[in-house]
Amino acid sequence: MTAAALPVVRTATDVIASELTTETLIQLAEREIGAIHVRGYYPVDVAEKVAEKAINHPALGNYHKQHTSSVGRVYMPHIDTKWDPELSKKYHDAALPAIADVRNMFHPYLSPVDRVRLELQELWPAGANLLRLRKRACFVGAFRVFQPTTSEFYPHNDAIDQETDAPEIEGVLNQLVANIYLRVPEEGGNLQLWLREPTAAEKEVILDVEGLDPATVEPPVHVIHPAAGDLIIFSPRMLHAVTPGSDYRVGAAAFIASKGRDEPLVYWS
Ligand SMILES: O=C(O)CCC(=O)C(=O)O
Ligand SMILES: [Fe+2]
Repeated sequence: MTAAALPVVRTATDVIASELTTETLIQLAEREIGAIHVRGYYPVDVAEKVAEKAINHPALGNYHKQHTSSVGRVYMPHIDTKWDPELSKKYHDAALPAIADVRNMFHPYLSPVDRVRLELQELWPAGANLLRLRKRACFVGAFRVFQPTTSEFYPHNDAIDQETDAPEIEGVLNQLVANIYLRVPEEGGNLQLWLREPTAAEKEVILDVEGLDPATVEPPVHVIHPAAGDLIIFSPRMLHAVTPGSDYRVGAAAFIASKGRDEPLVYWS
């Protein structure tokens, strides 16, 4: 068999690291491990107070695709720019004020996304920066608000190259996502990880409605019930989902792109 005929293997091992270090970050970016799960990353008392603010935030809106519209988010995420120059302008114009407001919601404490940003900068061999697209700053630090019983994310993947062709994303090798959980229901609200990329046919469905019918997918490799205060980083280019929960589930999220260890990581929401 020639090399070209070999299937492209894009799965990760099922190891979950428990610490955020240079080594675990590189292993995750290179798909040698499946996730990083740091328990107790952020104080739960601060997390709980800010979760309440997110649930009641005036900028709380919904994702726009069929299978994600049950999930709320605070401030506009990049996926909602929909390749539309006017929506892109709206997104970038709002980015820095939105970052400032989210930071202010945690005041006088460091926000968990700011802590992740600093640690990526310190730990990644080439540092880390806020993503700019066509030289315009991106937002980072979106809250995701899953409503009791009605909100879920069907199996899907996330890839920035499906959302923009800005020159800054050229050379992106992998995408990670950091979620810090502020409030988690006792039952459900599980993160499911398949550790494989969707097939070409699955990708088409995901692009259309932003999720696969769970009945059409094999059982996930990992089912993680996060605790409030936990940090989980994984590769959202691989299939993942969030199950419905008995109560509110609130997380703060940042996407992270890697162009290899010689280039800075970049992050956005
Ligand atoms: O809330 C989570 O656990 C993960 C949600 C998700 O789909 C993502 O971060 O890309
Ligand atoms: Fe996702």
